[in-house]
Amino acid sequence: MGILNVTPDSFSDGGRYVDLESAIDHGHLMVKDGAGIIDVGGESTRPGAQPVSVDEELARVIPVLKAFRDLQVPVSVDTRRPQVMRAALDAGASMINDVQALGQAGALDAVAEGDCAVCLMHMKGSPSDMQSAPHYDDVVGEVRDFLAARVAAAVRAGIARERLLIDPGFGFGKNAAHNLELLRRLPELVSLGLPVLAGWSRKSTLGEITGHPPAGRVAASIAAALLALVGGARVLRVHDVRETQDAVLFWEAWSRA
Ligand code: 9MG
Repeated sequence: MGILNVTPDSFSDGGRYVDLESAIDHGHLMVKDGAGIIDVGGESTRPGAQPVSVDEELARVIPVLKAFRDLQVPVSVDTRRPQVMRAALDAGASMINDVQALGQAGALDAVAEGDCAVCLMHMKGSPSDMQSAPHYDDVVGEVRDFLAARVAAAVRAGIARERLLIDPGFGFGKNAAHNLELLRRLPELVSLGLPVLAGWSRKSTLGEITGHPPAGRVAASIAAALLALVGGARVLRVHDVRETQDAVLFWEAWSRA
């Protein structure tokens, strides 16, 4: 899954794809490089990010989604808002990536009617406060229980289980120790029986470990992505599609050998 943030303030690529032409070009480049899904986001969810209005989010993502109607791969929209979900699905998106796991009022209903895929992600707190001393007694158990409960809520709302993916939400209300523990014990989330999406790309835990700023975290991102694959993840959300694709191709060849 290639990341396409059409935001001025995302932590790694903020401001790079805010104009429509560069967003479209970048989406096409990621597909050429091997992305099987493009994830379009119009509101930054980096730590400390402030929410934008619904109108602003719509103005950012809808033109991109319309331009991608004929893209060769499915397009996902990274949003927490039911109004944006509905408009995005009308504009051609076939997946909703919600860092709030359809937790906003009306979100379950907004996706229940259609047949889109849905990624339910765990986050503790909200982007504006999630990194202020997050605490867990058992991070894997708590994330697993949360995801199981959100899957149950989605199914109760009429969303078929086959449409769902789950995601531990690396970096969302978790410190480096929590993120590493979740990665090491990813098979415990895989055992819920749904495809797991993992997003480590250029995140701050990698900066803490390597000492590099976001653009210098590509190698560490690929290492984390591969470990997630080995742990059973089936979708990797990444900025660096070509480099990650090479690593995945190597892993697949190794697995077959
Ligand atoms: C929007 N976004 C940023 N990081 C993410 C992650 O790790 N997973 C998902 N599903 N979405 C993310």
